Amino acid sequence: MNTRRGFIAQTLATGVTLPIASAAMAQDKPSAKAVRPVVISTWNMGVAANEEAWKILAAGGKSLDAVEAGVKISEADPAITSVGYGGTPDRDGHVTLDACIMDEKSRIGCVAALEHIKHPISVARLVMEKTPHVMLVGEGALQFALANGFKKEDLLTEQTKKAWEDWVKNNDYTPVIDFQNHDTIGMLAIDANGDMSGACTTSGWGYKMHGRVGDSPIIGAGLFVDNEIGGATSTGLGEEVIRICGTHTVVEYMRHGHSPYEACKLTVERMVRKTPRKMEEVSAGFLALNKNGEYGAYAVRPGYEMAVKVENGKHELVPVEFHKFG
Ligand code: SD4
Repeated sequence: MNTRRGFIAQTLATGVTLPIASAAMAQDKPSAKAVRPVVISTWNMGVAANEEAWKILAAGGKSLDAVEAGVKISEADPAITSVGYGGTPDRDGHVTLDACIMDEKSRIGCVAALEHIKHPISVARLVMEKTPHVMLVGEGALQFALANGFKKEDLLTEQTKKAWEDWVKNNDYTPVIDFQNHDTIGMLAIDANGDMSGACTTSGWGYKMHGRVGDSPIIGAGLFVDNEIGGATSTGLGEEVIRICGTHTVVEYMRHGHSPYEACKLTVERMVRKTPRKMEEVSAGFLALNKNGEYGAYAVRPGYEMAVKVENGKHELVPVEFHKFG
């Protein structure tokens, strides 16, 4: 599995990215100030995805097109074993994908437990644009995708098939969360017009029960955008993010005047307070961007060290601070 630490070492070694200002430097209150295009996304798979999104933003394109195109890069990459093609399957060997998208008009589209389609984010967008609904799941989502020209594909790669077979041999068929067996790309972008959109896509918890759905396709959990305020996205243990409607909570904190960093921190603190689970043993985190282009991130525990951002065509790493259990 692609590790976050490996990614950071690699990007720093190749000099593609530069460490930058602490997220805590973000100002407190969004205003009506004009912003330049910016795209920010979660953790390790963000660099190539952001580059793709940036091409659209730099050409004056819409943030909705940018976030879709951006996360499609991660969905198509078999080396990223937690998203799209080459994603880790459930415990029965099925790759089931969750995704959602939200634009500046608060239009939303979601798919959950979708199999055989490499780009669930594009199916989610089509649900938003072509149906009277906001979410399609499982077989119905697959039927809808096929009816709209998507190709049915085997999403298991040799690598993920072998890893799953090893898991079956060495485990007792119980889904166990470990902070290396799940990840998500969540992306937020503001275009030249000042409009914000977001996208979120994942194969979810590796070796989960068949039919399990996480936070990533749920608006207000894995992703939320309010074009007046800002947006947030999450990764980590979806069960805990759903419990507190995580990204909606982050955006509400920003609405009440908190910086993106503070909003993420307060939301993580609420999650830690509310969960019946020992959060020390798992991870979850939030990334937020406000309408001024200010951003912040905060996670339950180390593991999500950096997010990545492109602004003015330049990559930067965004430090992620983490909760101190005490
Ligand atoms: C889920 N939130 O399915 C996703 C997985 C993830 O980092 O992001 N892990 O619960």
